[in-house]
Amino acid sequence: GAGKMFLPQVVKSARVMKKAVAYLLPFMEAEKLASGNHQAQGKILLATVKGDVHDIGKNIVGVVLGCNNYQVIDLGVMVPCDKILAVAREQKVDIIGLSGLITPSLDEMVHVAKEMTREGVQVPLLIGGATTSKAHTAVKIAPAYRHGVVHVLDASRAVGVVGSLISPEQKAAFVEKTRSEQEHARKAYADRGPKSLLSFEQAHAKRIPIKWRAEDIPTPAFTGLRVLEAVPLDRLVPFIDWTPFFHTWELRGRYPGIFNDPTVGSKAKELFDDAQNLLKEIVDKKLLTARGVYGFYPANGVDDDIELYGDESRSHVLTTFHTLRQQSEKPDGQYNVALADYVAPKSAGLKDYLGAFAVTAGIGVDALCARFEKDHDDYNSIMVKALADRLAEAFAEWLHKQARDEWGYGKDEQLSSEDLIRERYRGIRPAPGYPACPDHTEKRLLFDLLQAEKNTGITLTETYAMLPASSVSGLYFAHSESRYFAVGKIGRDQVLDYHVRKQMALEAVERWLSPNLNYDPDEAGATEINAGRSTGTPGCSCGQSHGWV
Ligand code: B12
Repeated sequence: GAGKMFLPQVVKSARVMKKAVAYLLPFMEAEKLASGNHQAQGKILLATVKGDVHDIGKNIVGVVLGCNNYQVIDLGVMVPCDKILAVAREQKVDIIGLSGLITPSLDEMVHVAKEMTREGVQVPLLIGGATTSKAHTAVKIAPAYRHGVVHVLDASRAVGVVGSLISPEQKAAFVEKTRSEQEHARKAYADRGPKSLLSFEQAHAKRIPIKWRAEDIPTPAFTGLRVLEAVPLDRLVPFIDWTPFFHTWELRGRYPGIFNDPTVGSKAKELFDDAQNLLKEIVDKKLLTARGVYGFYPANGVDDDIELYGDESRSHVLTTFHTLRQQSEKPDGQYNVALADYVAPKSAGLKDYLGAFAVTAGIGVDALCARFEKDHDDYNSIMVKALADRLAEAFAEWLHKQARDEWGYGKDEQLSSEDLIRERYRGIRPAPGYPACPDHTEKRLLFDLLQAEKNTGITLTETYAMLPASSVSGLYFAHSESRYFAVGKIGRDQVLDYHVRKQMALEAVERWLSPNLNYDPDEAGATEINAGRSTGTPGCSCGQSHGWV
């Protein structure tokens, strides 16, 4: 209505426009040379930052800006800061836009902002992507760069923001308004101060009181790992949760009810039909490959760690996962949970197990996207990635079902696909990076355990993003009381304990967990603790001596 375009329509129409432009370009170039005019409204550089691999959001933004007559220079994914700055300089871009999906990318964005300052760049900086926020942009990124830092929530808003920043009349006022809003946000953040938390010891005392009994602990059908070379895609399709697919295209609502929505219903149906056609081709012609690895291991909880053993003698520790405990104050009857609580403690002398998995549906995505991009077909290129993401999630859901069956307790489940999507089954599969286990670095341990690189072809970037992008990895917990939760803010007492358990330098732990810290490691209090203890272990600034580095 009212001339409003929906995102799928915009991206789809871009295909027609791009093809026309590609055809006309040689003539336009000649014309431009002859007349000396025709200019895009402005040049925008887009990049997903170093270590991060996600690009659906960025690509959508690029297409939408392109449709609005901006020249978009898209540097792709995993782009190091120096490349961003070099291209920005060479190409004299008007705006730099950064994208990121996982939390480590937030730090990289701060780094880029600082480097822009250091190198004297003066163009505005846009921040976007699932992990970014208005608050983080205001508190952490904006103070590092003073020529305008703007958080952009989604593709529809990007056009308005870019328009204001390009317009000589509007730019100064827009930057000023943003700056004053950010000043406000920083003040509100500072006034709020740190949350009042339980001490780590108190939180520990409020761990979830599970009554462990041997008869409640199921034994998996096998231990060790199994590789799934190529799971037929048609097995995964029924496990697809379609709701997030519509969110990717900025159509709000739940599948399948969304088709009845008076505003977006018909557009959602059209999009869905396009998706089904492409999905059918992908499945029939095996254009993508779904590969995975999973395993079950004898395991026990040891405080907040989970030890995995080589065999039932439980004498050889294969690896140790480290979990984080909630420290927020809670009413009576609620507990301060850590994932380790869901595995029988070693001290109980019971034989418990932990599962682990890594799956990808992204093998083949690049080739297929290249085919569409050659044809200037962004719509289908983005569609491929969106479908591969859905298949990766569906793979994780399908494999979780298989794992529950093989673990025994899932055999009697009578669940519809809706029940599966709503996770109405026993057990959980938290993934490193999700709120119950926010430490992305645990993925390294998971990958070593499963030899995931060799067995699936998935690799980890320097900030622990998985390549191909359409990949999921995590742990299986079988206990009937296991639930998803958010660790939330944690205190320095826990961080100090964690870095010793994990044998990782305090500064490194503080960097990886920075969104969860209830304190600022740069503040005086923190350095006081860390400073002046010259006997500390090399590589660790906490001042204590550990003997493990
Ligand atoms: C779909 C999804 C996935 C998919 C696809 C991911 C991919 N291809 O990279 C799958 C299922 C594969 C997946 C996997 C994982 N995910 Co995930 N995932 C999501 C989810 C549900 C939606 C993200 C999405 O695609 N949105 C749709 C796109 C179009 O939106 P967008 O990227 O945000 O882009 C829009 C705007 O942000 C903006 N924008 C984006 N970039 C830019 C740039 C500029 C310049 C501008 C102006 C605007 C702009 O415009 C875009 C269009 O509107 C989010 C939760 C959420 N609701 O956001 C979690 C989320 C992003 N995932 C998360 C995590 C942790 C993971 C995993 C690490 C889990 C794991 N261990 O397996 C993996 C990592 C994958 C990898 N390759 O490393 C976390 C990340 C936070 C964190 N702690 O790091 C989130 C936030 C979930 C959560 N609440 O914890 N994930």
